[in-house]
Amino acid sequence: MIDRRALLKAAATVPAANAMSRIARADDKPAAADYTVRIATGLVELAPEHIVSTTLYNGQFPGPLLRFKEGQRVTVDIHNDTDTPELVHFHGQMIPSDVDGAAEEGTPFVPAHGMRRLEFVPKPAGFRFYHTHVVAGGDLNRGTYSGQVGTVYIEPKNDPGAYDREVFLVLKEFAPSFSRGGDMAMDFLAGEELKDLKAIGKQADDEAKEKAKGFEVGYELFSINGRMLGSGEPVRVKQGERILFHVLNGSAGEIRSLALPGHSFRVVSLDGNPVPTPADVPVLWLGTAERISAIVEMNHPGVWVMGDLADDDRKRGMGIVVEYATAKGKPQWVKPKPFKWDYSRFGKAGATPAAPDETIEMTIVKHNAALDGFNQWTLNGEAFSMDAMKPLIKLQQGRRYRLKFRNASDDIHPLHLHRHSFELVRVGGKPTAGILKDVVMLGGFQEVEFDFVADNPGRTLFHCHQQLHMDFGFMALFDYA
Ligand SMILES: [Cu+2]
Repeated sequence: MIDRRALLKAAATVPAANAMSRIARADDKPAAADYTVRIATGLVELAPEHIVSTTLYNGQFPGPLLRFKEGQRVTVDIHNDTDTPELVHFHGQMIPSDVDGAAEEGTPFVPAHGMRRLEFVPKPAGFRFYHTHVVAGGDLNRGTYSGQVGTVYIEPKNDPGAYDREVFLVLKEFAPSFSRGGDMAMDFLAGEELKDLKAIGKQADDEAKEKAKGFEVGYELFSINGRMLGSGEPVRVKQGERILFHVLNGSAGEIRSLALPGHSFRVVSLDGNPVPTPADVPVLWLGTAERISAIVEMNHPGVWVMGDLADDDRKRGMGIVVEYATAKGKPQWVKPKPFKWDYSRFGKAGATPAAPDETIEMTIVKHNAALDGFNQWTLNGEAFSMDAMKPLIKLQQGRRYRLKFRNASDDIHPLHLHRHSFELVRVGGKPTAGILKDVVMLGGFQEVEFDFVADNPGRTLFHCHQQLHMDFGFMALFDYA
């Protein structure tokens, strides 16, 4: 077996004509990639009476789990069998801009009915994922409204592994549609609303008060691992087992919760990164694209519904049955007691993040129905222009930046930074340290601050992970000087 890469490297050192003749040999097929991802339309059987047609990875939902080894170079062939150019974003990895999977950063598209081979060194270790990064705009068949989501697990060089086995759960809605009128306000996040932000929000609302409410996206069908509650195989467990659940919110824009009656979740990682203080919680809350890894000790025998707290969504599929080996009967759901989600409980007590070299403040405003019925989002008064693709900030390599976001809207925004992880500094009014993430929920009329070190040169995208928000202005591009 000839290693194609080794051959190409060797070829680079010999005269070009000679290299060309070696590459052009008819029997010299390129080596197979380590992984192949094929983008094509297919069917997902959410339940026998609910089969949806959407765009998938390798004909399945979720896409195949890609297991990488930290630091070990991989090749991934992306085949696009659809009629439109696509992009696969490797979310949460510190990889170069040309393979990260965002057009704004300069990643080339995978052409319609074409392919592209990617090569990169996966890092850092932990629970990551991959998903499409194209603009959907008003097309609910495009972008993350489709089924283009899959999990990535980058195995660390050494794994302490205080669990018996791992179970991956991908939370995902299907059959989207537009409606007018605001989303329901959610108040599960710790922290207070700030008066000055409410005043800014009210002013923006007053300017558009004669307009009908902007479009929102709702869903008809809900699933975990592509199955509606009760339709798939249960998670079969034994008493005394310790299961490490890797939970991904693969939604295009919904916030999800998850509870398992009679059990608690010991949160060990957020967005794939170990937390300084693992802690037990009765409910997990995940903004779009967030991941939580949590150990559940199976110590409460029965047949249970592990599901979303929203009754409507759970009844339409957002849950999975957890069944003890000895138990029989109908799956039981018990609503958990009210519980506030507070990132800081997983932080390092008494610690303070390093001082930043520079602080950048951004105020987020919603302009109701400003774009043909769609809400427009501005950062410091500016909506991101896909035509101009103008970098907002020039980063200096090695500097530590503090981003302070002020949310003058009542929506919760899952803020995402590409190609870097960030350290939470202050969230919902509370200081914290040591929590490394790549997505964080910013509460309605609240502030969040996080730091990142500019240590991965190249264009870097920041955006709200709500597809409807990022497509209509809620983005910024950073570049290195
Ligand atoms: Cu948003």
